[in-house]
Amino acid sequence: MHPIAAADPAIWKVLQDERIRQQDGLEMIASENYTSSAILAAQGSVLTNKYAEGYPGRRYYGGCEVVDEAEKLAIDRACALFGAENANVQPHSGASANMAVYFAALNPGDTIVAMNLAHGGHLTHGMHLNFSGKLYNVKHYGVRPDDGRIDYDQVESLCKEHKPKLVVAGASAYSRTIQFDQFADICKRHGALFMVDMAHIAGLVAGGQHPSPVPWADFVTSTTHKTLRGPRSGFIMCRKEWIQKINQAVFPGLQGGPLMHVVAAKAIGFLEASQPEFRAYAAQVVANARTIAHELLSHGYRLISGGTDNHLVLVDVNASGLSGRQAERALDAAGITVNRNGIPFDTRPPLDPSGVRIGTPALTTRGMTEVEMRQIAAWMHRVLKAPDDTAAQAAVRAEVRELCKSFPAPHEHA
Ligand code: DSN
Repeated sequence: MHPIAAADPAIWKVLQDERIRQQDGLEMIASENYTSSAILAAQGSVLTNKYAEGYPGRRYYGGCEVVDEAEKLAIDRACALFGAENANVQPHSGASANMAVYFAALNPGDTIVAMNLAHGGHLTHGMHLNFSGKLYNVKHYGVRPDDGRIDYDQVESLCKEHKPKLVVAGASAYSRTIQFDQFADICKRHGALFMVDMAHIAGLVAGGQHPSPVPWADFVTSTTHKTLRGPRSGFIMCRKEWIQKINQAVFPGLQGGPLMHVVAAKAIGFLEASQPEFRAYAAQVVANARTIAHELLSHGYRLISGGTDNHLVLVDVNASGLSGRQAERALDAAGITVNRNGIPFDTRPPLDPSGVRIGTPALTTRGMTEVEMRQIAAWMHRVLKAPDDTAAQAAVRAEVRELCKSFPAPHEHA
């Protein structure tokens, strides 16, 4: 009997139900993925027992000589993978990685120029209810109304007018290549530091499918669990002159003991992402997203920016007569999991916005390619054109379950 089943049958049932849900359905939330069994195992390892406040060789606890090796491996592998000068692999999440950069580089009240959440940015890029919006003076840029692409002229004019200390690039719901060189030029002209939050695209950067921000930015933050396919966590890379301030900002600035089991899992994730197979994976993620975009366009849907260069597609379902919530629910009933999402210049409320965000990282990990994407887009259309047709949802649900049997999730191989 599994030790969890013996210790806590209620939680064991949750784990089994979720395992089955992840196997039986099409996971298309753009920020989710399936980790390898090695990464899952590292997170359930004895390293969870160890306190290690501080950094390798400079800890505040005895007995850290073994976990030091894990952290050194994670740092070295992150730097090698992305060509960075230095890295801190202790942030528990992308949000705390971003917070650490702000704490290292800014004082409360300083000005930041960052992408508007409503145009595809992130909470921690200055949303008014988030710490970033409360502590700092944030001026937001967005996308152009005509083509849905980042308005670099607006970034420049905001910098000219507000003289920010920091410019932030990076997004949660933006389907086009981000021009880090253009951002860096603007920062240079206006004397601003430059931070890129590459959480969504980190795996595409590692796999050569998106230009790297590392040569251009003073700070690069990321999660490790999206396209990068590591454990649920964060990390920071920076130029060498900043590493001391970044390290101090993470510990003791905003965290206590690092999660050494997760640091070890991050090391495995960086190793996996440096393999040739990962480059092929990243290329397939993009090819799959392009196929979904092409098929949805051919079924008459409106896509923000008209398509995609990366792992996600943002669909304006309101233009097809649905709300985002209605579309999310109908697709969920059919076994296709996406999230409702605001679209730029949305006229609907955030809890029931006009869009859905669709991503391909998780299905690509399961081995699906263009053939399956065409089938999935056809299923999406069948469900969305009649969102109250529960018989159609049930029929698609059965077909989805059949397809999923041929593409086992990584944890089903273990
Ligand atoms: N904004 C979340 C997402 O992209 O799903 C992650 O923080």
